[in-house]
Amino acid sequence: MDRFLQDVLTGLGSEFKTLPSKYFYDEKGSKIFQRIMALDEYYLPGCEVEILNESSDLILAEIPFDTIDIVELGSGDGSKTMIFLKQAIRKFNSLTYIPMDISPGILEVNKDLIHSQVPKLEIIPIAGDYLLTSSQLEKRDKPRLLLFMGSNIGNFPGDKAKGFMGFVNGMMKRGDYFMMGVDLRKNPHVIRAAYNDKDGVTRLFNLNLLERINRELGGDFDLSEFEHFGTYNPVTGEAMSYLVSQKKQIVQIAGRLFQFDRYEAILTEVSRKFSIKELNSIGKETGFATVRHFLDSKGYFSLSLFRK
Ligand code: AVI
Repeated sequence: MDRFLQDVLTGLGSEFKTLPSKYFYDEKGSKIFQRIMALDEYYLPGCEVEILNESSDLILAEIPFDTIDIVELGSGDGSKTMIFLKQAIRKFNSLTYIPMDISPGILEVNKDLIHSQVPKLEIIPIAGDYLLTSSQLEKRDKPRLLLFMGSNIGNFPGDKAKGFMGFVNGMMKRGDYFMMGVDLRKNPHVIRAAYNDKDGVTRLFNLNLLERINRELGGDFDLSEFEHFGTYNPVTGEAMSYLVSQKKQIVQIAGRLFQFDRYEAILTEVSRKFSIKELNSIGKETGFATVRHFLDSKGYFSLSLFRK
């Protein structure tokens, strides 16, 4: 059975209904996400770009190598990383950039963009699920800086963030570096607003998941009967997105029927926020030493540098 279908049937068949947020990003969802990135309320990309602009030289000063591979997991189009690479090429004698992404199309965009701005940089894109393609790096023996940007670490629910960092650690030799873009805990109102924008773009982003199920899996969700609800729990640091059924109803997907009570919710995404203390301890538990956290001027976001 198709993986998407299998995950949808499992998620909606469980006691508390859930859908994995990784399925947000079909063609339409990726376009809606670009609109989210440009929203006033969605402060994350602006903060990350500010840190890259202000602190790339300081970050690079922490890395003692002469020769390096910069490997980016889930690189996307590389538009933010480019800021860092522009500085990095001046520091290292030999630098190879290895963007890894599930989408071959976005890697083409990445390569063209980086080439146009940093023409001398060697780029080796690797398409596919990085959990599977990481073995392709085994033959490379240069010291390594791994990048995982954009607060993507926040979308791993529960203990999965720790599991992912352990996996990253397994891709590294002693002395290699890992830098992660992390959204920090802050005034809960600021976080809640980031997932409840006034133009309703985040609402569309969530509803597109049901539309995708209808389109690709032949589901019959009535989108007008589900409402987006975004909330933030300042105790756990988790922003949670839900789609709430507005009435008692039955939805059919691939011949399976799912019963919804009125106001029964589907959890569609967890976006976890971290404190510096939590980052240091999660780093330690997964085999890293913290080198330094680089913050934006508001203290909203961190580029956290770890060494193995
Ligand atoms: C991709 N990821 C870090 C985003 C986040 O903030 O969790 C996805 C997103 N969901 C709603 N708005 C943005």
